[in-house]
Amino acid sequence: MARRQGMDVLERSETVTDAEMLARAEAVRDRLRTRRTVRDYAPTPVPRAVIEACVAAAGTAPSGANQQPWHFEAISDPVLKARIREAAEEEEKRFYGGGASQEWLDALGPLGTDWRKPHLTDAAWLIVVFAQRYGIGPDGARVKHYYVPESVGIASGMLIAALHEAGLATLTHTPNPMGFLRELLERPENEKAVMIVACGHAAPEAEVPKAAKVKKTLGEILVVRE
Ligand code: IYR
Repeated sequence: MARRQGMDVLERSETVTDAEMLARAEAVRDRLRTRRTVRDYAPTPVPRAVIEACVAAAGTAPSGANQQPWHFEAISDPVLKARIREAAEEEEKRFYGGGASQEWLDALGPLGTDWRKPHLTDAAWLIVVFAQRYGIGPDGARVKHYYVPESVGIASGMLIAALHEAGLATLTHTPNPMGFLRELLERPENEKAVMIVACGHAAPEAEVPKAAKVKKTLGEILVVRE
């Protein structure tokens, strides 16, 4: 059969029975259910190769026109982590000290967060996720990127899932505003930091908010029409 130009035949390594499929889907669900957002970290180092494999997993994400509009910075350098923490806490002091609406602060109440961000220095690694709002062509011209927030969101979700699967605790941190990250890490103008994923070993007595364990039931999030 003639192949369309530029196309490969899908490589399929296995066929899966319905029963096996269900067992696997339930196993993934059960593993992901054990993920908690962790704010207390042990100083135990994590090998760089683990972080590289997890970022490589994130880099397989689907993206608009396969433009892969993301960039990751993985930081274990204690000096740089301290600078990020300092800048983030400055933003957070503003946020918690009057910048955020009362409605927003009330929504955060059950999580027990405040301006202090010890995880930014205590976690073994900080992975800063950047979105490339547009690309730069070989001639320096702007290349339009499509579905950037969606693409970067998918890649970030895959990153968190991979880190969790590797056995690491994670925390997504979104300082507001995040302009300081682009400056500190000397990233180009077309990139915008969207989140910091802190990851490492959880501290032995790490505390997690009871309220964050409650997830909507399947009945609340899914309507099946068959
Ligand atoms: N960036 C702040 C506030 C914050 C906002 C949301 I939405 C959260 O789910 C959690 C925190 C902070 O990191 O404390």
